[in-house]
Amino acid sequence: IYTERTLGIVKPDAMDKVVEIEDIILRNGFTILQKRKVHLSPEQASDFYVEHYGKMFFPSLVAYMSSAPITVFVLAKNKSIASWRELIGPTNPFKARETHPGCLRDTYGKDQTRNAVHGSDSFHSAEREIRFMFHDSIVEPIAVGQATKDYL
Ligand code: YYY
Ligand code: MG
Repeated sequence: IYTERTLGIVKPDAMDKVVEIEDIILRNGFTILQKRKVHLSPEQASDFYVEHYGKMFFPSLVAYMSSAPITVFVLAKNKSIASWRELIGPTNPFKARETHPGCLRDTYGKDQTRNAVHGSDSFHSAEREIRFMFHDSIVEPIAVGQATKDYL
């Protein structure tokens, strides 16, 4: 059985709601294959978001993503990439509030940078981001969660 995988992140501003968000993840039919709490260095945050290098918001994005721990999830579900993007909603929480009421960025997002959650945007990014976050040498785990179910 092949189930598509994607990478989800609960960002620093939403870490106080990680239990609540994990519950929403499960209620929406995702299987949590892996979970890890990490504190990225600025260098690691820059590498993770390298596609945005040179943009106006890049320095603040990197500073924010390395400011405090995050929780990283490998999520599995049929069409998980699109399904998770749909559940998190538009990048800007103010826009999310208008167009996707009830999405995670509506509920938990604070502003354009502190938008609570991340989701891979394509198969290619999902595979790259999962490798990035779960390669043993790339991040120092400060707590390691348990997969709720073996990956099929
Ligand atoms: O994929 P997604 O997270 O929805 O948005 P991206 O366009 O890939 O931007 C990544 C990340 O950068 C976004 O989640 C917040 C931040 N950001 C920002 O701080 N200011 C912007 N104008 C655009 C994005
Ligand atoms: Mg993106």
